[in-house]
Amino acid sequence: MITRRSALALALAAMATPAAAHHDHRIEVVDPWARAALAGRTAAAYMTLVNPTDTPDRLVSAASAVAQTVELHAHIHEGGVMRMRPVAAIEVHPGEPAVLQPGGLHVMLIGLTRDLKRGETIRLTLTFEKAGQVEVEVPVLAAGARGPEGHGGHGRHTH
Ligand SMILES: [Cu+2]
Repeated sequence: MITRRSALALALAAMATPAAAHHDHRIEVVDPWARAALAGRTAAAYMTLVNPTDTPDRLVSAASAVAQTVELHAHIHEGGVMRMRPVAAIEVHPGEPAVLQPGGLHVMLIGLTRDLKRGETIRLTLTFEKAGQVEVEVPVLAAGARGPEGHGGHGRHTH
């Protein structure tokens, strides 16, 4: 009985260990943000994904309690029109940050289960092929925001 209980404790301890246990694979999420939107509508989340390891990784899915469906999207030009299209994954190569921004790659939140209000923070779970699950706290900016405050609009410092 004691042995079985210790084994369970060990298993629980292992589960509590963050993604760092995955052979040092990890992804850093820089400047995440989303735009305010109403329940039932769609919203997008943007961020920069940095791979500090020497092994390529890819974002394969995302989930959030604030949306019925979460998809990875890209914008493509099609006959002079910008369209959104789901993509299977977003590659994150070492030394080449993946920039998710308006008009480009983004995490699409479809069917919001509640209003996303300016000033609040929503939680997003990103799943990477190698780094595993990464929890991200995403600040909600104004409906017309172009990027995180204090930055040049695309995650770059203006100074
Ligand atoms: Cu989209």
